[in-house]
Amino acid sequence: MKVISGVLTTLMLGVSASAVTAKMVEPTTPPPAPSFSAQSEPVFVKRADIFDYRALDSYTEPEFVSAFVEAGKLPPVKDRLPAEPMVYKTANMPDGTGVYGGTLRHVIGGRPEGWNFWGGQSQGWGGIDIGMTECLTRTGPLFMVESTDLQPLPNLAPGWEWSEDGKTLTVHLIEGAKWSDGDPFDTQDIDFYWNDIIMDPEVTPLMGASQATYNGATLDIVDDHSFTMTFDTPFPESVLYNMAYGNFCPGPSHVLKPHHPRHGGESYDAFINAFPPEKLGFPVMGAWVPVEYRSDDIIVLRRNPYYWKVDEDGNQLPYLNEVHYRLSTWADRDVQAVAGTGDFSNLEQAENYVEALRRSAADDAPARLAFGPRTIGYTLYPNLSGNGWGEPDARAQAVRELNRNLDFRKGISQAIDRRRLGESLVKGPFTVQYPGGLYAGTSYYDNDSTVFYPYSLESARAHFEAAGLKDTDGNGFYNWPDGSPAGNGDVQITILHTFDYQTDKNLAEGVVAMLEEAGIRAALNSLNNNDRDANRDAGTYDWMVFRNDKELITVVQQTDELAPIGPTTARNHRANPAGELDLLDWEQDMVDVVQAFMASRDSDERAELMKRYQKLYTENLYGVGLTAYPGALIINKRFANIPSGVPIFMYNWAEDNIIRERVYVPEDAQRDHELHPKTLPSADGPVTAG
Ligand code: BQZ
Repeated sequence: MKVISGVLTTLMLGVSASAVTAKMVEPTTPPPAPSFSAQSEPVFVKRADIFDYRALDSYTEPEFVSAFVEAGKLPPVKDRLPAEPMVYKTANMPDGTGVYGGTLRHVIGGRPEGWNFWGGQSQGWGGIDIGMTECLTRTGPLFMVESTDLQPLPNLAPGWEWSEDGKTLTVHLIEGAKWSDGDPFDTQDIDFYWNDIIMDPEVTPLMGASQATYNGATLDIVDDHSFTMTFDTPFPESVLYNMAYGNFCPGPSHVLKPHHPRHGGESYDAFINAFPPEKLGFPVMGAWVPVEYRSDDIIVLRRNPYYWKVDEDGNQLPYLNEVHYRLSTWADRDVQAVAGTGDFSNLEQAENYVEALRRSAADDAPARLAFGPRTIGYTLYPNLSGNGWGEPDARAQAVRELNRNLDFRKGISQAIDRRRLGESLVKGPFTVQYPGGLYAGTSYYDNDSTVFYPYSLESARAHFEAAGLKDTDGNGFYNWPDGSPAGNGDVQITILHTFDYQTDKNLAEGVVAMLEEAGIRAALNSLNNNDRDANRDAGTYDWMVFRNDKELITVVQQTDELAPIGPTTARNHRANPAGELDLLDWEQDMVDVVQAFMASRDSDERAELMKRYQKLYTENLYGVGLTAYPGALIINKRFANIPSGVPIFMYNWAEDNIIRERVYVPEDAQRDHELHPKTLPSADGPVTAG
């Protein structure tokens, strides 16, 4: 069913197009944001100032770990480390070389589905997966890197080089590093990640990486510690950003592979679910290993004895012996961090700002609170598929046809009073009216390229009528046009959101109220995070309130998610079961711009391409921006080596940005928070040396 073009329908309904358009309020550029400066700035350095890779004369470990070596349960620390471990430089450590001991107590609102990140399972977020699954490159700490030196940080890959023609990238792995169970880390892990995860259409890793994430590359193993990626276009350097957290974080092939159907596993479902949270000691390359899981209560991790990073004195990292993830709610994370019963929070739910600020202002407050830049933002996304993604019924299909009509999207946008919506979360200089697209204040943002549709109920209604809608029964709500497969009742859209965050819920409820004022009925589909993500990725929604991810902040990370460049790269427009992607013209233009950006090495050209992207996105309302505001890092005062000016969300979340493996608790500030002191991880949980 095609909705006849707005103007034609209007004429048929006896209302002259000019009368309707007369009520329309034209778009502008965004209103100026209330000034809000981050409370502290990073100390900008070059990447090489943070760490390098080299052999040191000797290495040390916590005394309790030496007991395992003396008992013959572990090789000497020198043999547990790579020939050239990553060495964090003391000069870049805010509080210098640390001491062993201490526990970092996270509180999270997610719940672990299992350890199989590569099978698409969530570990509950809040820093668990960031701490367990290390990746070839790293971007979280880039917030402190000078803009003239901005390139991904090496990580599991200390180095790489491009061929003369720029179409082949040779990547070198750290040599001699081991998984937390002692198994060697090498290109067997790369081969499994690439061929049995990325290139297997039956498997999707947690952050959705696909061959499109790596510019359509092909991959060949060269030897135990190097491989090549070959591309169609020269020097797609942005692919190195997409080899950081979330993407190209290889899994332990020695335990995963036997469960994979291509290697004797019984089924994909069995592969995905082969490592439930109860399965302790799951091998990681990260600093801490799961040793205890109590459902709806806590996950406890202990230091990885094979961790491949040290400080300049040769102390094997991490300094912290134990990390907790209390399984609670995201709101409780804020409460516990300011109260001192938890140690860390990304203050990102604006409703909690006033109380958190009040509690943290007290002289005896247990935690520091520091606001960063405005990088937390929410958008109302339309499902733009018209050809069956998510297998819509007649009503849902009719909504998607409306969604693909720009007048309808303009009506939705102008029905939203963004100022009132932001103030419903928190009053004060925090929230801004966010048009959607790239965030103001970020590297690629250009205000003149940003189109803003201001609040106007009259204009919203005019656009709904231009989209062919009319309130035929006079009840104040628009009806489907005669003959619509959805019947001739009131148009009703559903809005998907997660109830795991009060902010998501509040914004979704605010949107429903405002749409109803404009004559559009809306109903909420409120789910937990994992179910929200599942419906999002399956396309089983009409509209979705979604907290945006990092690609709209840095652009260079997850760039492939800026537009539907592949069948499964976008959040609100994916291919139908036949693999067909029915892009609208301006969407195709966005795709072309993003692909040109990913292929370009010229910074001026990249800046111009992002101006075009921003214009296409905001003029056509690829997403309807709602609000954006700054987040704040709350961290207990006993922790040392917390860099200044840490944004809670930029290239990555603060759990990555603070470089937890370097964080320590001075001896006189250590508390007896360890639940499994003097133990190391094993498949049977925490074990002592004796
Ligand atoms: C931070 C983050 C660390 C995911 C998740 C969660 C998922 C999304 C996003 C955030 C949580 C916290 O965010 O809210 O402050 O600790 O974990 O990963 O929102 O639903 O899918 O992208 O990172």
